[in-house]
Amino acid sequence: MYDNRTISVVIPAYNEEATIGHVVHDFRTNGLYVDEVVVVDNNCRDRTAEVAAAAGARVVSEARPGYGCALRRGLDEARGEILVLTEADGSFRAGDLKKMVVYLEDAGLVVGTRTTRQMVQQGANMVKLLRWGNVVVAKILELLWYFSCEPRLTDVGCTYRCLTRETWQRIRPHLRASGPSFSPEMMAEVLVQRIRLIEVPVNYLPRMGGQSKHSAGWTKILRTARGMLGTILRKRWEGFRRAPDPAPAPAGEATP
Ligand SMILES: Nc1nc2c(ncn2[C@@H]2O[C@H](COP(=O)(O)OP(=O)(O)O)[C@@H](O)[C@H]2O)c(=O)[nH]1
Ligand SMILES: [Mg+2]
Repeated sequence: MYDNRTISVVIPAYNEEATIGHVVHDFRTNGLYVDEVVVVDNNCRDRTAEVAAAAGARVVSEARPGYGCALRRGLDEARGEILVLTEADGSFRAGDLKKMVVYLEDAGLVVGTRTTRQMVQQGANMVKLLRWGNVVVAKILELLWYFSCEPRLTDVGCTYRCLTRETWQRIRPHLRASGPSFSPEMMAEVLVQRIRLIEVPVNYLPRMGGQSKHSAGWTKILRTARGMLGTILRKRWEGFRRAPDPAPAPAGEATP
């Protein structure tokens, strides 16, 4: 609970039995009081679901494969007013959540950045190509939305982020990426709709176990980056063609 608003943490998981128990425990006990942890079991072939449930998570299953499909399902299932996304591999700290949610007072989506060098722990999967690649793609996003929003961004692939339920309801119908491009797609959609987007540095740690699916090795990094760039360009084009959704009236204000 933060500021009288309930918090749900959503964790996509694909074969993460080695780390999921620790992550669920961390978010249930550290930092802010979290009302529920939802783990999305995406066709895991190991004991991820069992371990997550034993640690106190609500486990939901998603048959359509992919990070984006899993996150979309988890966000739909979550009951909280503040929705938090994080990873199952222990690379983010529950303790950082309190730094992000305070910015939800000023923004509809608060994304973490893993490119602040001082907060990247030794051994974390943030090789130069990944760090600078994220910075470059983030700058492209800045440039593409310079005239409408002028966002300030240094990362596009950070799962750790939080948003209000209202933001989710507004962006949900416009998201379709099934893989890792879901992360920048969310950011771009928020910019298309001129919802405020703020970036906050978060600690980035080495995976606690298991294997990286999106950014292990150059080929995977480049494939992920290409998909992300394509998604961002598609969103920019869509944004030009689409009339903006009518913004809901702020609380307490009469609708004409
Ligand atoms: N549901 C689901 N989750 C996935 C999939 N691929 C990766 N993940 C999860 O998404 C998060 C990020 O994946 P990870 O392998 O850590 O990628 P990296 O952080 O770029 O190295 C982790 O929690 C994974 O378990 C997938 O196909 N389906
Ligand atoms: Mg990871």
